[in-house]
Amino acid sequence: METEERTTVLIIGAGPAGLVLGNLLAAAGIDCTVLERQSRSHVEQRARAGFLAANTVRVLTAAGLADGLLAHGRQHDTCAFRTDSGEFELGYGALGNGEVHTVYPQQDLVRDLVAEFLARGGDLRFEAAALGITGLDTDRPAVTVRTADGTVRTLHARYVAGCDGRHGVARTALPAGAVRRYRRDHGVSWLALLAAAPQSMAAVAYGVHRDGFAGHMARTPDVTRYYLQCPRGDDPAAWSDDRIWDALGTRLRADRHGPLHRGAILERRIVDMGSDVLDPIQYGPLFLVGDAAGLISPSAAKGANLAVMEAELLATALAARLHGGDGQPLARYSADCLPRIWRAQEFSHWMINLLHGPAGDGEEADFLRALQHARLESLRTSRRHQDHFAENYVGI
Ligand code: RFL
Repeated sequence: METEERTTVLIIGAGPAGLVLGNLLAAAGIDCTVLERQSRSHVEQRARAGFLAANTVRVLTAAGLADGLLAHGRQHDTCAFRTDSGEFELGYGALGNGEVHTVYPQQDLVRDLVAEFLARGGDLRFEAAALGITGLDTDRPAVTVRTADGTVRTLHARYVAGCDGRHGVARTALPAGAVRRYRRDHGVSWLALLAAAPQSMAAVAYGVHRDGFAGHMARTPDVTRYYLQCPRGDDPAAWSDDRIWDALGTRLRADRHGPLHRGAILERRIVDMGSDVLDPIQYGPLFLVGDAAGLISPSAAKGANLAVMEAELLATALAARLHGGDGQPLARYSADCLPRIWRAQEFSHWMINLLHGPAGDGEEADFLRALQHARLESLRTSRRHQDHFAENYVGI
């Protein structure tokens, strides 16, 4: 049997985008409902991002959503590059705009945002999967939702926020031809790892090696994230703990720069590096936020930070529209976000070219490897290049 309900803003997805938006709307006294197809424990344990940009911390602090990250997050202001020529460190906190990262696991941030939204009396429904969106050419859009017990409901809203990631229903609800999609497959894959081991060096190290890229990212005192470039289509199960630690040791040149603290590999998954951007990120009463608006490769740790930036812009615009009646900020939402999204995409793409050399041998591969070396040398030696790097690395 089907029943009908109404809310003002219906938010699909309880990731960083949907939860920040929900909290900001709740604080502005705007009625909203958040639908999440997974269980609460699932979203509170899903490890992904860790590096929060200064703008993200500013937005969350101003909204009273930063208690956890201010108490337990760790500030990081430096990263190192390890190449055949040795290691160089960039203390980016003293470069560019002088901004630093706060390292706080995404699942901890999600847990805090869920708790705060519920404490603010928010309507958050877990195991409630949006099946489809209709009425996008009207001012009465509707979302059909299936709950865990199999009940199907229709929720009506004035606005729908698609915060449901790249595979969500918000994207599929867009009529053909309404939105343009720009897309890039970077042709590179990473084995993304979580190790039960303390960090082995300050914050972040990027290992640029002929065998492929390796990355080290501090997370918490007991868990460190590592990345290993691997062939497209590789099977994570083919990577035993020993094989992983050996490859990390080789590519991060542990023999020269000090051993890695080993520990059990808690999670190993393949991430194919791809990016896309939709334009516009709005259609009628539907607004896309976070990965739903554009997917960004994790090479520069921008995804969750873009999600928070967009959620704040959308919350402010919706509040202006619903409280004062000024619809201009809402009409400009897509145009305001897209230049920032493209700037982050450009930097992430540049990082991909910085960190990954070509496969194989031959004149062309050698040429590309020499370019990569020149790029790294420029970063190592040019103060102006370092300032530009710092501004883009932490900025959003
Ligand atoms: P999320 O986090 O994917 O949340 C979307 C939510 O929508 C739900 N959903 C639905 N709910 C109801 N009905 C449906 N039909 C639904 N379909 C989907 C999903 O269950 C989910 O809960 O998207 P959001 O909020 O846009 O946030 C984006 C970020 O999660 C993502 O960009 C980052 O994790 C990317 N990323 C990083 N970003 C950073 O800013 N800093 C980092 O250090 C960083 N490291 C990373 C990353 C992403 C990684 N992976 C896994 C690609 C490291 C990795 C390995």
